[in-house]
Amino acid sequence: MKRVTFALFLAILMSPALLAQDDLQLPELLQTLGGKTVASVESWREKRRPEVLELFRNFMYGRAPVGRPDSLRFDVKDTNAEFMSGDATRKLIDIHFAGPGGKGVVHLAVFIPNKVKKPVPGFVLICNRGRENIDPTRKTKSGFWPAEQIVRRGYVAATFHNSDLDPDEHDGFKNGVHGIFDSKDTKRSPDAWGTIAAWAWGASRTMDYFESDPDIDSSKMAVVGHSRGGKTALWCGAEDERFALVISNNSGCTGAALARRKSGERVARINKGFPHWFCDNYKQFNDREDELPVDQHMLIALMAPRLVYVASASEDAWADPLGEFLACVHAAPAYELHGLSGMGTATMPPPDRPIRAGHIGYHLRTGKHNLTEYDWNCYMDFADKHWGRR
Ligand code: GTR
Repeated sequence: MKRVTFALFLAILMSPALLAQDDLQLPELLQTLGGKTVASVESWREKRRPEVLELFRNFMYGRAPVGRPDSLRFDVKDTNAEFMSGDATRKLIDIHFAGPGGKGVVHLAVFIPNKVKKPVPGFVLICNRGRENIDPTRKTKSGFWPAEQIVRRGYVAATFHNSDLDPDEHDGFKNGVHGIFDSKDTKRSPDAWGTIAAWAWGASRTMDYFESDPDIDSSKMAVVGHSRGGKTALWCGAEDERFALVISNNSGCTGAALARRKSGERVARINKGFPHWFCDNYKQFNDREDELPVDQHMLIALMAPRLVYVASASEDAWADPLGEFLACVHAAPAYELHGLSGMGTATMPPPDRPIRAGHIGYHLRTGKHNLTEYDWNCYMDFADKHWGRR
């Protein structure tokens, strides 16, 4: 009996969830830098939310020098109502912009279901994988962006490729939107935007387009990204409150995973491997996660009171599934402040058992680091539930 009790005691002690929750000293979500407790939606909106957003701009993702540029222009190059056996209208839109350093274009592909009431809500994927995953001709199909299934469920399927905004390499911030909008005369500041922020900026430009298209319900659009794209979706959703649902698929380090867990990929490693993703100030926190003025639960909290969904994969230790789940747990107080529930639980669910009752959704998919049809179906189930479509 004694032995059993001791074994149980040991098991509890070793349980990563309990260890993590007990050990972590996270920055207080609902306390201002001046030490005041945030107890109302007003003080969240007016004081704490802007403060937290600024901390992320300053120390992590960097600051975009421009929002929607005056030069922004949409060129709907092609509209074809005969796609997917007549079930969808495909629109190909070039989003043009220009700045002091030149001009750029985002190629947006949109499939709008024909047989549902307009305007239609939907999902825009920030694609960070090969372009064959988002083939606008639909000759090549991929679970990474299952456009046919999305349309079949009555949603808009939209996507663009992140490299339209900025190449995923450390080019000294010469190419892409950095080269177009950054000032050539002043030295690059340590809080200047990195590549993740550049991609997020691009996702916001697609929202500019959605707002202009009467077939699309821009008040119910989700921004979705996988891995580095998931980090991007979260940052986009934090900066751009027009997205009603923000979806992080296996985003991991500097995405949904708590940095202070120091599990899987760590700050020093990501800054070394991908020095262009974040702002220079972030490098101060290499091996010093505990000194970060924020942690990723605060990023998720920036979505409140909007919908947010985080997904992990069981064989994706590099992205720290438990750290992603716990960030959602610790983001809940921002929702509760609004009279809403977060996930409604602090217990990690078993694989393939999505949590979708509250305003924060979560699932742990069985399998590897990837974005799959299973994940998409969970996102659409969550949207169905919260957008009253089923
Ligand atoms: C990895 C990186 C992760 C993640 C991933 C991906 O190499 O360490 O942070 O973003 O790439 O984007 O697939």
